[in-house]
Amino acid sequence: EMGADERVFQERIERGVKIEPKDWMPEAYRKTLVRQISQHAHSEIVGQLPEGNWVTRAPTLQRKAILLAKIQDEAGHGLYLYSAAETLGVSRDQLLSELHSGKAKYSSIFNYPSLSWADMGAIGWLVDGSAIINQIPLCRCSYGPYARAMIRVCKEESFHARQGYDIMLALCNGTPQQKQMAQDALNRWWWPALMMFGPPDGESVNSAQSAQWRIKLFSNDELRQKMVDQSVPQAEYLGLTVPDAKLKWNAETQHYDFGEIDWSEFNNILQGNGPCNRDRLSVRAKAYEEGAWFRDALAAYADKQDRASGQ
Ligand code: FAQ
Repeated sequence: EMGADERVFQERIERGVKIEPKDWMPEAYRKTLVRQISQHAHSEIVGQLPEGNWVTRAPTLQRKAILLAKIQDEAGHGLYLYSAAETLGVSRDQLLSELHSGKAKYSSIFNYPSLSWADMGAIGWLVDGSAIINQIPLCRCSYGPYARAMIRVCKEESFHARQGYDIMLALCNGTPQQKQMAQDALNRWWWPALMMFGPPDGESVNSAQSAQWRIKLFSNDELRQKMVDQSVPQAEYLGLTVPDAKLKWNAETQHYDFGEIDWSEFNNILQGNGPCNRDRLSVRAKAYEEGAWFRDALAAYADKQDRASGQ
């Protein structure tokens, strides 16, 4: 049963009014947003690691500069998103300690290793590609600070996806060995990229409520289908084979039918047992500890400025 406050809140949402930090909101709405926005922020930050692995081994100076710019954008997205979460009354320290203790989730995709340079192509093309499909609707979600943050993030993700596809194109137009590297990267990243959209609709525990609150405008499976439909022709253009024997254009539905996702692999990662879960967390925790002196210095400098200006 909805209380009077909650009814007014729901009506505002249905009229398309954005909810702002100081507006009344149900506690569960606030909690859901803190959960999703902080997971999203953590994903951006942990998501720097698979690509960071290749910065020193990029094949040209230009590729290195582009990759560095992309990784730097991801750090920016993380900070942007932590700020959006802070508008809901949680502190950044609290969110970070939940990440470092292993309590908070971040996207499953960042628990896979980046084994070759071609992975930089596949990540940009497929991981940023999926991120865009998921995030474009979030630009219209009901919570103002999150929706506004997504606008710039999506523009930058679009650059990321293009740089990834450009790496794939270069490899596919290269030697047979380079094309094979690209195929191998597609084989390894295809299914994990489809898992980014979350469990199937029937098992998505948060979907119904998030849809009612207009945090989610499309379901996990709808967005996943969009990703498949968009990516298959792009793979064909590259001359690569999508690693799914059941993939087939369906003229009736005007969509691609595709094979079963291995949800046991996904659940295993969510439980912390993917190929890189432990390594990712320990690298983040170590970086945080080693950055303590820098945070202290910033705080000391800010205090000194305040004292100098008599505040
Ligand atoms: N990984 O009931 P649902 C990027 C969890 S893009 C891990 O369907 P919901 C850019 C879910 O949290 C990646 N956990 O959940 C980049 C829930 O558990 P909880 C980040 C997952 O929230 C590119 C449980 O399963 N993007 O970083 C995953 O309604 C390249 C049940 O699921 C976002 O976070 C998963 N894949 O829908 C950076 C976008 N899927 O919390 C660097 C915003 C589900 O109840 C390099 N987030 N779970 O304990 C969303 O749109 C939603 O949160 C979904 C999940 C769609 C991810």
